[in-house]
This record gives sequence, structure tokens and C-alpha cells, in this order.
Amino acid sequence: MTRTTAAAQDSGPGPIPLDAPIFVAGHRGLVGSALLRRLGEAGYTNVLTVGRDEVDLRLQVQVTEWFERNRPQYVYLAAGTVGGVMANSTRQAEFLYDNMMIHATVVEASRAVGVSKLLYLGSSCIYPRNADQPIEESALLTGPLEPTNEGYAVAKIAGIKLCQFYREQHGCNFISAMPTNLYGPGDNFDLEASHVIPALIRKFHEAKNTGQATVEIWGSGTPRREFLHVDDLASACVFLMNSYSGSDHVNVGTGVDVTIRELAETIAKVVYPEAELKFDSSRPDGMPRKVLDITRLRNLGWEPSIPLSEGVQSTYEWFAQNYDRGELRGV
Ligand code: GFB
Repeated sequence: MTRTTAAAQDSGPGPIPLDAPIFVAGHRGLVGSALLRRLGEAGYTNVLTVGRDEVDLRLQVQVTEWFERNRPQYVYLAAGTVGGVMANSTRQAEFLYDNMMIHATVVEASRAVGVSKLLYLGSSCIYPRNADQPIEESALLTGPLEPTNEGYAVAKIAGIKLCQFYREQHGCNFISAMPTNLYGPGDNFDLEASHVIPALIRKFHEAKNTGQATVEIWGSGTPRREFLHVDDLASACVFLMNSYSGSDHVNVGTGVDVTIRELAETIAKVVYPEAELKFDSSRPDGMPRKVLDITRLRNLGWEPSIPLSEGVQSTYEWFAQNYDRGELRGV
């Protein structure tokens, strides 16, 4: 194996050819579908996907066989079992098992067929519950995790380490991006399993339709969160795939956070301004605050471009157009 210098590794092999075979794992999810849109806009012509009916990404044999047949050269690893604070806290075994397996099989198959570069997507929940805010990448593994998403976070941390160790031991150019809380078109709008933005968009919409005066917001309304539109994340991923090849993971966010009460007010303004907010303290708050330090990404040359109010407006438009389709209502 030829060793390259740290600087050369950080800048990577240069732009990805537009006709290179690129695999997007998890293409039906919020992130994967945004990646397909972004890669299409950017002119990539050979984007590969596979449905879960064809390949169970938790099964190494199936994944390796698919890689051997399709020979992707670049991989975006956006597949996983995901959900909001409630789904995470009540299905920790599933979140840990599924994600650990999916990361392991795709990383190993990528090594086995000699993939040139893989981008692994983690989550900001990898950081300790009491990390200093905004959270720098160096906060990883410096303290105990938020208990409501410990299973998911442990799987995501294992994924980062896996990429780093494959780099060290096998010379693989595998990089990791850590997105903050995401939202956008194609999200999961199931009220028990979803994240806060899709849940509130749906709750305000249904309350408006039925003339209900109050809308229930989980928890105290005081936790602080940072929200990134998924199209901004997809843009950052394509940017990193083309320009970054370091071993350290890179935070992807906006660097700006709001309270859940402020978020609810922003969504109410777009969907149903007359609604009254009612806070349900029997539901979990989760992390008290989660906002990423995005200095590393900024220094590499990328900035987010979609403000929260604009992103909520366009996501609501997408939701309203698609609401009649049964799957958005979990039926
Ligand atoms: O989006 P969410 O589930 O993600 O919740 P987390 C964020 C905050 O919104 C919490 C509050 O304080 C919730 O209590 N919230 C208010 C609501 N109303 C609602 C509602 O109707 N639905 C939901 N879901 N929340 C997840 C982690 O945590 O974030 C995952 O569990 C992952 O591991 C993901 O990292 C990004 O930020 O709390």
C-alpha cells in the first residue's frame, strides 16, 4: 500500500467523474432521496440503487453479492433505521442492531470490491448529552450519551470507527459526515415514529382541517435544536465526496439553534397561525440542547443556504400536496 501524506489525504483524489458508478444506499429515505435529487442536478449519470425487497442490507452475503454484480466505485451510505425521540427510546434494540449491521455489511462489501471512496452518514446524537455547545467534532466519546437514543448513537459511533479503522488497516478512503437534525420532503410523518418537524407540520395541518383550537407539543418546549434542510445536507455530502478525504468526521449543520417552542411557533405561522400550543410533559424532551460547531465544514468551503422558515414553508407545501396519499398518514 502506498502511504500518502495527511494533507494529500485530506484533499482527496479530486472531483468524481460524472459517469462513475455511484451507489446510494437508502435511496427511499429522507437523505437518500435528497441525494438522488442532488446527484441528478449535478449531472451524475450512473447512480445505482437497490430496494430492500431485493437486498436486505443487514445481510452480508446479499450485500457482497450485490456489490460484486454492480461494482459501484463511490458509495453514499445513507441507509438505516431512524426515528424521533419516541421511536428511538422504545426500540433501542432494533435501532442498535439494524444500524450496526447495515454499516458493517456496506463498509465491508465496499472494501471487498475496492470502492474508491465511501461517505458514511452518522448523526449528531453521537455526542455526549452534556457536551459543550456548539458541539465540536472532538467531543466524541468524552462523556455519557443521551439515554433516549443510546442504542442508535452507539451504532453510529461504531460506524465512524469502522470507517477510520478500515482506512488505517485496509487503506480505504472512507469518510464520515455527522448531520444535525434533518427535515424536508420525503420525511416520515408518522406521529409516534417521526421527528419533531414532520410531526408538528402534520399536527397543525390536521388541527386546522378539523377546526381543533389546540395543538399538542411533546415535552416542555425548552430543549434547543438545530435543523438542517435535507437538500442542504445532500449538497454538503456531494461537496465532501468531491473534496474531503480526511479520517476525522465532519459536522454538517447550520450552527444555529431554536427552542422547540420557537420551532412550534414558526410552524404554526406557516400552517395554522390561530392554533394554541399545549405542552405535554409526559413525553420525553431528549437532549437539553444540540447544536453543532460547523467550523471544520466552513473552513473546507461549504455553507448552508436554506433558512428554517423557508425550509418549513416548502416542506409544508410538499406535505400538503402529498397528504392524500395514504402512506403519509401511516395507513
Ligand atoms: O425530533 P425529535 O424526535 O429528535 O425531538 P431528538 C426533538 C424535540 O422535539 C424533543 C420535541 O425535545 C421532543 O420532545 N417534540 C415536540 C416532538 N413535539 C414533538 C412531536 O410531536 N414529535 C417529536 N418527535 N418530537 C432524535 C434522536 O432526537 O434526533 C435520534 O432520538 C436522532 O437519535 C435524531 O439523532 C436526529 O433531537 O430529540
